[in-house]
Amino acid sequence: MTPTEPTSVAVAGDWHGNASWAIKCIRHLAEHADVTLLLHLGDFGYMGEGFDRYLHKVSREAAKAGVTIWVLPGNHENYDWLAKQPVDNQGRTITSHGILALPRGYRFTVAGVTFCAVGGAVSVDKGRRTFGRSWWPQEEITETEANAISAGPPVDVLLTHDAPMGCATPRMDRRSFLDWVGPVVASEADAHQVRLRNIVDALHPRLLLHGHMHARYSETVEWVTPDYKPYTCRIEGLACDDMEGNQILLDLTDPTNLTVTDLTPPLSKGPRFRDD
Ligand SMILES: [Mn+2]
Repeated sequence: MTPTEPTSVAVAGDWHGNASWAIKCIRHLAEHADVTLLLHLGDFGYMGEGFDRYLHKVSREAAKAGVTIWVLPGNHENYDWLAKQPVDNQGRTITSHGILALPRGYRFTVAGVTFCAVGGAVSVDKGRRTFGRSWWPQEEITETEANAISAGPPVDVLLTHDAPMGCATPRMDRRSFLDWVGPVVASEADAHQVRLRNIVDALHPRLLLHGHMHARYSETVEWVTPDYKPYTCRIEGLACDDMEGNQILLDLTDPTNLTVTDLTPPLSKGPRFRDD
């Protein structure tokens, strides 16, 4: 191991273009941990009016902290804009100085621990959004992408935006959910989570980190690979901006025992519910 090889990385859930929160997270990180890489689980904030200002602020703060940010795009991101940005020689989109957006299924290794990043989710409120302005169909992992990702080798850590079907993330009760989004969108969201679950089973990671549901929870699941081999996976769902449990430190010292500790900055206001 070289002296500069990191032994931990930071991971954050949805930020939704909330610049003051993002800056707090990065400062807190710099003060409490010795990390150079922050992995962002999506709904980072590549959309909406003034997101270039947000990007600039986050980029500047990250540079001050000596941190590079790798983002797996979520569902609330402007995929048309992302597609127009320059791409580096590893297929990563250069969205700002020190902030890269990872292609779906991007694989990398840190401190001997293998990672795969799979962004994307269904915007369940897309009926109230505008095509190409606040909603983009590229938000969904396609069947073709899922098959290509699943065909690759297993990984230690899977990073996703959406939650896989069958995990214990806190969910709205079914009747309220159906009343809110309607049966068509509900089934699309379900199908997406099943597609993601198939990727999880194919890659059978030890650890899965996801955002999107805006809820911090942990569980250990015993699931089965496509060839019927049982595996154990620890799932950590991260909360969103202005909530407890939005940011963690992932210790990579022992690849067989990956541990996480909370790194969320103190909240200035009480926790609040975010549904975007
Ligand atoms: Mn989301």
